[in-house]
Amino acid sequence: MMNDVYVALGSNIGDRQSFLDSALKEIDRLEGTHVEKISSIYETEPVGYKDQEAFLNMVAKVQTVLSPNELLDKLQSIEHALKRTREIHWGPRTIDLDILLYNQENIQTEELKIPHPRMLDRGFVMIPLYELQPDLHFPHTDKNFSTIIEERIDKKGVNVWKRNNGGGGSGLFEN
Ligand code: PH2
Ligand code: MG
Ligand code: MG
Repeated sequence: MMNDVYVALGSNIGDRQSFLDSALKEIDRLEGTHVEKISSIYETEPVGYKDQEAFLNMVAKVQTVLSPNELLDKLQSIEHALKRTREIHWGPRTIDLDILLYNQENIQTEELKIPHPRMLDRGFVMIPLYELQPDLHFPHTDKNFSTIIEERIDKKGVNVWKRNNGGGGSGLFEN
């Protein structure tokens, strides 16, 4: 069975765009997994730990046969392959891959929490996600997406850096 998953990507070290591109290609190459569409790339001010470079953030809609835990495992391998190190909590990283939503499932385990627990408050996640799928329903609230954006998202510090005009298809990974 194919599952609809939204994955957030972020990078703030080195050639940020090429880390995003490489991660998307690696995700698309996973067994039974396909990147269906991607948002624009946004440049965003660091949230949490402030004394670090600006991030590039984006969101991808992914279809996969992998279970949530299998996908988490594969995403961590991709982070590892792209030289992610974890020195500072919420600190700089070459690539961060977070599962935001997996169908409409609610998963609360030690290793994995879906929906991503902080997503509803994070402009760098919600703004690209809204661009990608404005009609999305969230398992943890009955509010519609535009209401959530209006009520709780600070748009300051989240700016389009590279517009995705391409939609899906073969142009998905082109620059
Ligand atoms: N990720 C964090 C902490 N802070 N800030 C921005 N702008 N973008 C991120 O992806 C990000 C962050 C922890 O994963
Ligand atoms: Mg993260
Ligand atoms: Mg993460």
